[in-house]
Amino acid sequence: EILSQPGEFKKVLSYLNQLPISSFPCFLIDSDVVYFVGCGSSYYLGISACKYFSRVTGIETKAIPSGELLLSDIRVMTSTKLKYSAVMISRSGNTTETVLAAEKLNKIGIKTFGITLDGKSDLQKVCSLCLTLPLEEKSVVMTKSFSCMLLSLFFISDKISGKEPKYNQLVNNSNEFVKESCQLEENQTLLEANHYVFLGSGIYEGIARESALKLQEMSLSMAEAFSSLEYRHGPKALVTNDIVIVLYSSGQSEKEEMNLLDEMRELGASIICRSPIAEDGRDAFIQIIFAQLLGLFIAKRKGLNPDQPRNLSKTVIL
Ligand code: F1P
Repeated sequence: EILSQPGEFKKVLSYLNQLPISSFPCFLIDSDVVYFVGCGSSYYLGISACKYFSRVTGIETKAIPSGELLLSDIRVMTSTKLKYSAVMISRSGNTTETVLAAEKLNKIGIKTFGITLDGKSDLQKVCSLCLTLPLEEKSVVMTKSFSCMLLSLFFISDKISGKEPKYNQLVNNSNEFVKESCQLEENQTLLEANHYVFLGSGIYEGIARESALKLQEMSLSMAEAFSSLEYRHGPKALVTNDIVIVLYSSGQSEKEEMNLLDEMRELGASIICRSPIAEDGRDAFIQIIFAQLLGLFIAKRKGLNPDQPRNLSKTVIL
């Protein structure tokens, strides 16, 4: 499923290209604040998607876990005069907190746009508008569903803000990216570290968080993620020469990022710096493949089944 992504991107793009404008959530553009809501990987893709949405529309966004919306933000939303809308993200469309959050938003008159892989799911029933991607995923662990939903949310952000979505070239180049990332399998130091840290900011913060989750789920590794420059403020106390730090470079403040990496290298860390392959973070849906493969290769080395992690199920029903 990881290796099938370049082909799946093409299918998703041609599906999105033939949809009528009524399938797109134009109502998001009329909001003061747009929430991006999901659990686990779906929340992390919300972090990346909301940053891109803000960048192209200029509208304020907030990404939160569905449980956080239920336990906290829903109170703020009922007590202010701001006009809200929400993007509800769920591969299964049946995750309890996400469905409950969509129901609660409905009740207080906030419009919701759902994105899922299951057209018969509860999310499809409760959202004001819902998009079902023509995609199936067998693994418990989200890989191609993550990248394809992220690509779709980038496309939708462009479309509803009147910008021409341009992803064909990136998608055509994604094969090369996958091939290059497969070389990770030969890197013994990288695959046998005790501790992995992923750093990213803006759109790439979501990618860093999802990367750490991939390693935790697939390979039961000790993995963490931080907003890049935050790493200096405490977590660096844990740096030893048995740590691998992966930075998804923003391509913006390279000086600060490079200083950070130099400092960590001096403390003994092995450093990997991933540079953007497109402007404005539009390559984020491809960059995640690096960590999916890393998780897969570590899992193989440890003799683990990366598709069926310990204690995990495909849908979390509370
Ligand atoms: C989200 C999720 C996954 C996680 C696990 C349980 O589900 O938390 O991110 O890897 O499989 O479910 P969904 O709401 O996107 O279906």
